[in-house]
Amino acid sequence: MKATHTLAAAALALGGTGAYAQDSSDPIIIPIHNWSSQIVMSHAVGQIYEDMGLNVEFVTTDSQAVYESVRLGDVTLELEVWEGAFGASYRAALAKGGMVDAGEHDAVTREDWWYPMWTKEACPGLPDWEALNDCAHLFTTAETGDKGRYLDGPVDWLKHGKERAEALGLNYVVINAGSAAALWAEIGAAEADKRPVLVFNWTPNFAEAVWPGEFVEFPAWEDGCDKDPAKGPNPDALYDCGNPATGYLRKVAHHEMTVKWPSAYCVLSNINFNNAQIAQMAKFVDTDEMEAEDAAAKWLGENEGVWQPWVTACTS
Ligand code: TMO
Repeated sequence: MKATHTLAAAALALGGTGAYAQDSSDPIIIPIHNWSSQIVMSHAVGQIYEDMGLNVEFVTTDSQAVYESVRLGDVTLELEVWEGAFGASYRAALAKGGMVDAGEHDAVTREDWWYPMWTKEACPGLPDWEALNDCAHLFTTAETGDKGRYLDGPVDWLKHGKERAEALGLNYVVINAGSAAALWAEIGAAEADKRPVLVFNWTPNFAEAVWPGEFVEFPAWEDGCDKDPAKGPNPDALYDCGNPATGYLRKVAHHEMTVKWPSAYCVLSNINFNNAQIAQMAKFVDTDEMEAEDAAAKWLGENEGVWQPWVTACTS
């Protein structure tokens, strides 16, 4: 890869000291989770750090528990803090101390109950959530009896799908998928005969280019909807709001990263991906079936003009 070879050569030319010699040679520990853009982005950033002459280690971790790990320094950073799924864990860890906010990406995110467009032909009251009960019969399965089936994400992403259904009186059984792949399989299986399906989905993602669809419009998210029963339409329940419709995507780091790896932290704070870039990273894996490391290298090779300035701005 030409782009990164240039950087490595530049570091070599400076001799053993290197351009980033003030950074520790201890490995920067980057957590990997269970959805494609996060895995590809983590490898892309890891490859950038390696080209800076820094050491990197990847660990597979739970995507909620990781905030406690960042706070304690067991992992060094997190590149994809999605507001809908991880806002609560992020806020809790930030309040406890030990974690620093490394800024937001330009990407605007949404994660929620979603359906491919053919579903709306069978249930024209969508995307309004109040249409869900009128249409529950369209989503029944042997497993769910006379209730509709909603396939939620894996348990570590969103812990409150069942509470949402209960708080809003939805006649649905909430089932957690074992993996992201199970969500795509559910949509794919319904596609041939245009069977209505309701699954968890998010944007930016590869899926929007494959299956046009819409999010269910739940009562709008209000801050505190997960903590204060008074928020949202049900005065007695938490989680009676949708996830934020224009959520953030941010980066965080263990507080000591700023002094132990100041150049790497500088790069982290400059890193800024938009929706199209993140959807592309997911597409390389989910549509094109590339390995994440190869997808990351391809993305870096094709987008040198995007990421090189994040690094050169940190050359001391
Ligand atoms: C955390 N996710 C982006 C899969 O919703």
